Amino acid sequence: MKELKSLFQEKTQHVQKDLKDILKNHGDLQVDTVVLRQVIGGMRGIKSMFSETSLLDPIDGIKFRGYSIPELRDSLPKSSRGDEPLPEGLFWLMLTGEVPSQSQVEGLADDWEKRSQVPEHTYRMIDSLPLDTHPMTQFSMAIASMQTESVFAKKYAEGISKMKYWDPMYEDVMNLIARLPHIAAYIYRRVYHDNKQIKADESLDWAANFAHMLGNNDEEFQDLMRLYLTIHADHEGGNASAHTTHLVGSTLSDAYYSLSAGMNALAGPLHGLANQEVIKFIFAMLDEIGTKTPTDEQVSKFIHKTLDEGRVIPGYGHAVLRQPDPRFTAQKKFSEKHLKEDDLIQVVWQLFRLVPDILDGLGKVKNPWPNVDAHSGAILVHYGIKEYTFYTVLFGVSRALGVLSNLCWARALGLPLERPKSVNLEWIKNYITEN
Ligand code: FCX
Repeated sequence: MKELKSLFQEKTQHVQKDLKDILKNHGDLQVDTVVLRQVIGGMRGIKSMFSETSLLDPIDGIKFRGYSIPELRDSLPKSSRGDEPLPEGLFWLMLTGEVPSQSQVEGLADDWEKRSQVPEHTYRMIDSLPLDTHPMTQFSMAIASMQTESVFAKKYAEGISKMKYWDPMYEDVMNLIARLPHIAAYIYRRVYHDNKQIKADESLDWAANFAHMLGNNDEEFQDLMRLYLTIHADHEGGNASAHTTHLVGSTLSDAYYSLSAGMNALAGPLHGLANQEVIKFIFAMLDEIGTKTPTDEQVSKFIHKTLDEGRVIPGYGHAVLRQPDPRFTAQKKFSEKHLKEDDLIQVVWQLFRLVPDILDGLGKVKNPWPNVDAHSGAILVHYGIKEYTFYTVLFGVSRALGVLSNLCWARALGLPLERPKSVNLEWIKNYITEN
């Protein structure tokens, strides 16, 4: 899509100039101090990365180019058949900093539709895997298998100037995003529906077409997918999937290698896999208690038992947030509108009432509140997507929008190879003695 590409290029030129001036005039300005607890403790909170697409505030939650989730729901273009924002609009916003018009998002959806042909060998590769291969493994491998198509890798091999890296990266990113719903739906239908595949409906927007290929044409479900694919897209640069994609991309690996790596980070239970773990946890609890409508006392007992076994309560806590996650709240609002009477949704809300106090009581959990993963599974179950090992793939399709728009920015700005310094125990002990 020429309009988006040239707008992106124009925007990057302004930021490039700003960054150049900042580096020249303020490059030595200190922005943070680092203590040993952060060196050993997962680098929490250290300001050490540059990422334009979104910023996470511990209290207010995620803001995409300054827009909170409720503001996105108000401001981004919508489908004529739904109330939720179109993820195409969020991608446009992340890439350019501007809210697109209705015709611009429609143009982008058309462009993605044209680019959506998945190479045959990718399907063959997926088909060669055992059916019980985790869907995230299939998804990550499918993405890597399309690396044969990388325009960036081809142009790099031909000796493209570093000033032009952004152009083939943009092409790879657009092609990849266009294909992801097709790959994800293929894996879903292969694993859980006897490989009965559903042809794309070219008249639908990106999210609705994904819903259609999964096998559900309910307009409410299509709208849920628009919301779901919007709110999971980005969570600033330091979260594991975004950081991994950025790190791998910083070696000038192309978008396929970078996204595949990012998806492997998302597949961890402390990150994206938490959405599958939450529903597993809820089903295990209802199974053990033997009812769909447990009492508060029964639920509290199960939570305490889980903690006593040395396990975490999935869907609760966060490395940055210190309030209920606005992405949780957005899903709660959607459920209040559409799914109020659903027993499983009631259990999610019951956990929201009970878990924070219990976690707070442990005296060590910095954020006892629910994150995005606490709500999503119960909604998906309602619309028939009960196969929870697929849930992280859904997260991944959305997360690609954020991490890949970031990758375009990284190449356009010429961001360098990422290479922090590590220290060993001897270094730490010497440092303590010297200080
Ligand atoms: N249940 C039980 N214990 C928890 C907890 C939870 N939900 N959250 C944090 N804790 C514990 C930690 O395990 C740690 O214990 P330790 O000192 O014995 O090792 C202690 O509280 C301090 O951790 P804290 O600083 O609050 O949290 P971290 O930044 O280290 O970790 C995550 C953040 C998200 C990893 C943590 O809260 C967790 O494990 N939550 C459950 C898994 C989850 O929901 N992940 C999804 C997060 C997110 F939304 C996403 O990326 O998708």
